[in-house]
Amino acid sequence: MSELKKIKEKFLLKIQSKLNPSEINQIKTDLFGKEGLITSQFKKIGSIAESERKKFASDLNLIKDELSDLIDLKSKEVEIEQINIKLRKEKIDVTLPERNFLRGKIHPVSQTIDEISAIFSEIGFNVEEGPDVENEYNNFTALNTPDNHPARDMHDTFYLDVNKEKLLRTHTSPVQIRTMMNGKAPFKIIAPGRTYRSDSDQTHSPMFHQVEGLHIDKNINMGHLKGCLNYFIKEFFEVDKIKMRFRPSHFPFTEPSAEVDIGYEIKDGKIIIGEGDKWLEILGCGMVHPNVLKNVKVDPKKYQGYAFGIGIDRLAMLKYGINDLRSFFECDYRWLNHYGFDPIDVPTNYRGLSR
Ligand code: 2U9
Repeated sequence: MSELKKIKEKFLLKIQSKLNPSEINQIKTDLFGKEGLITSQFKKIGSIAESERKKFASDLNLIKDELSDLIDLKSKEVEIEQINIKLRKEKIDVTLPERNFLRGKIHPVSQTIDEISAIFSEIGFNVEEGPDVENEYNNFTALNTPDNHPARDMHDTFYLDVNKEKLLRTHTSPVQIRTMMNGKAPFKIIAPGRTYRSDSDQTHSPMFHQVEGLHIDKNINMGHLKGCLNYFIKEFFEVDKIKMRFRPSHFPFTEPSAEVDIGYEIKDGKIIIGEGDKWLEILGCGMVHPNVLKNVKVDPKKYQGYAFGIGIDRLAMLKYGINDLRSFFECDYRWLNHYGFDPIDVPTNYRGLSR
């Protein structure tokens, strides 16, 4: 058998065997490389007898084309096989259930603070913050609280030093004091945040959350207060109308002072806010006492306005049907998983003015 035939037979078998891409490249080099077998046969053409040369060259080209076509075909087959192996390896069964992993939740207090902040921001209130550790002046004296007022007692307030100068703020009013001392009227702010009182039972926790509001300008009166609170309560509880009453009360920092009750009824064991003949106290408010304005260098003859204070935890319990305040702070994941809010969802279920 001629040398050409031997090459063809040998490599036909090789090409039909199981090959990987590098083995195919090696075959290409063995046949068509600089020292390749086919390349060497082409170099021999010049030395073949004239009478044989034409047939030899024609046979050589036929074998070259046949082998090179087979190699290309083999390369394509191997390439497709490699892709199919990759696809089989990387195949994902999308019908499998998702892996169970613990997803974080927004705490009901954080959710409620977001909702309240969104509602008041929509009607022009700025959100202000301040330190949890306050001094006695900002927390009591500036707020017209008499020296012998029971709120100043140790059984109510967490003092941080024997001289009773530093304390954990008992409300967020000091934030309003700081804002007014550092700014110029008018003021329209809310101050949400943690507050601390020495108290603990099913409806009181040593640490709880409050939001206070303050609107001071040239002609602000009780009508503005009632309108603002009426709007807030309807937005927060997502009701179109609300039964609301103002009960006279007393706070050192407001005059006149009032506590606000809203109407509710119990239907199928659930609290329905807005209608009904039962009353529920939800906040305190009043016109800011002129002494407080004087303490922060705001002229009470030029400026006046209202303030209110709301217990956030209490509002969250009411809106989301949670009946023990202490469970808010026990860090029990099962509780948070049940009462918490999905962070991926709408950031707050507040419908906003665009509804
Ligand atoms: C300044 C002047 C006046 C804030 C007010 C209340 C009435 C009030 C309680 C409600 C529930 C606290 O969380 S709670 O226990 N608050 O009843 N708070 S008026 O008045 C201010 C605040 C700041 C400079």
